[in-house]
Amino acid sequence: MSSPHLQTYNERARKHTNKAASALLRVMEEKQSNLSVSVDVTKSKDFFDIIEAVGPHVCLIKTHIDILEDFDATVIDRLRELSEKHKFLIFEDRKFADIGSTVALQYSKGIYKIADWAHITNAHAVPGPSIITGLASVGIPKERGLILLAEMSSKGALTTGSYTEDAVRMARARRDFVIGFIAQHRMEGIGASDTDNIAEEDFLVLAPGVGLDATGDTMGQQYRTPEQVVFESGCDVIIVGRGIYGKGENVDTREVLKQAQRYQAAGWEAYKKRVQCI
Ligand code: 5BU
Repeated sequence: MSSPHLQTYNERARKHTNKAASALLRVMEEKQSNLSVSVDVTKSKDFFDIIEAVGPHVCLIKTHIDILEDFDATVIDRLRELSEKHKFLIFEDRKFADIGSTVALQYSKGIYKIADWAHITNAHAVPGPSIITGLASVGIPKERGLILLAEMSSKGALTTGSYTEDAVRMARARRDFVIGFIAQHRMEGIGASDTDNIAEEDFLVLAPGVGLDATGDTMGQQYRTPEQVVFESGCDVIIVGRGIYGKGENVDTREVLKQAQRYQAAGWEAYKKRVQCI
């Protein structure tokens, strides 16, 4: 059997046992999009203008819900409506990083109640396996999926070598809930022992740090192209923020739409090239 990154999203959707992962893979194939737009703006008007424009072109909307200055519960209602209208999943990029009992509260309670609306969220591996236990206690009953941070995109990130390997081992031990990684390369088989059944694992790799026009920003972000990320490195989803909406203030929705279509086409082209390369 070929490794997951050489299989179609459709084949993988059919086999995946986690509901959030299989829904995401299905949407990717249906919409011919491996594009996730990261909507990092501080006003809900800009937030929804961007989502309305890119919605038909994305498989996943990534949020940092805590940066919205005018957040209230209606934001979640509208986000969910748009998720159904345009058929995309929601990924709250919360980057949990505490002990199990604390992250369970952060995930389910407070103002945001992330587990109620985010199909996918993510966590640092640094606290060890107990962070997954804590998040799974909330997320599994709601059929959510968790992404672990295995490699970050920023310059000088400490997520390398044995740290990345250990993150993958942690994920492998909880394949019911951990559906993949934030990483810059495909991760299957990394850190595996002879007794691990790696033929059965299918981790989605979501890659931030994607840009067609810039190689970085002034604060350490590093960009690679969809071709490098999806075709050369075998990642599954490209995450694009400022490449699509610039500063994200008073957004020009026609330009946002144009850029979303451009990234969607580039990501899909790179994927087709990859799966035809068997
Ligand atoms: P950009 O505007 O495309 O640079 O935004 C990238 C987004 O992805 C932003 O929300 C970051 O918080 C997020 N991100 C990242 O850039 N690099 C990482 O390693 C991780 C998340 Br994890």
